[in-house]
Amino acid sequence: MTAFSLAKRLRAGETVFSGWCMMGSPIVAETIAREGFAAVVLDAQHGLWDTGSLVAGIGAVHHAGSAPMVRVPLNDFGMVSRALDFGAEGVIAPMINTAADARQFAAAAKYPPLGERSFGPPRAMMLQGQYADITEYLAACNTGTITLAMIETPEALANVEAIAATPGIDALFIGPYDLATSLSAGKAQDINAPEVDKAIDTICAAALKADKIPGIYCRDAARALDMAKRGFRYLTIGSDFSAVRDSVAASMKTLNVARGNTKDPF
Ligand code: 3PY
Ligand code: MG
Repeated sequence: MTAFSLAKRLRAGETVFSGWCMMGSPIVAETIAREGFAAVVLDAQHGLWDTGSLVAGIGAVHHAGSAPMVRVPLNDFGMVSRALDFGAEGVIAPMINTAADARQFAAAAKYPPLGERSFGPPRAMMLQGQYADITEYLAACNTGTITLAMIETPEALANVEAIAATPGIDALFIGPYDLATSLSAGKAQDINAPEVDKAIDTICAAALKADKIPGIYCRDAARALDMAKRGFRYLTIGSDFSAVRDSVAASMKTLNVARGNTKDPF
């Protein structure tokens, strides 16, 4: 497994599709990685990961040939550098609403001179390769790891250009469900609503204008392909929960049809 493979692919202009894991299970994350995703996100904001499972999950994804990523909990900038120390190649921070939030995120993720990340990455170096010259490693980390600032509120939308322009922020990542919820003041969660659709293009354009990577969470592969056509280059697809649920629901449907049971439990 090449070190910093995700950053290399994204910085070379590739469009990258990523798995998404919430169950807190390293073996599930590894199973998803082995299907061929370039990256797999371990979601520690809404998912069930604790510190121990995160450490094991990052190793499992890396050894399966995919780039491990972590979404950290809300405002948990300590976990940003911790996830990178565990060997994550990318960190997603939710609800980055202002340029000040973005600066705090970048400070935790990047070593000086770009940020203020504290040094202590023995596990990450084990996964990413030892560097004879430590300053070479510091520089390699700053370009080799990816910071994704989540845009998911009207406030973030108003500040999107300043967030995108923040040094040390590599990508904008849209959370369409929170964006739809907040743009409708909690009245709906319609990710296809015209104001959400317009915001999606605005955020993509802001990322491109600042020479940053536009990214978005997608519920399935069809939507990810649509979003890639609209310019997004980092796309996550569904989750381990939805994959298991959809697969079991499909089996139940087949069984119910075969038995003439029209009452679909789902
Ligand atoms: C959102 O859609 O709000 C997300 O955070 C996706 O996980
Ligand atoms: Mg969200």
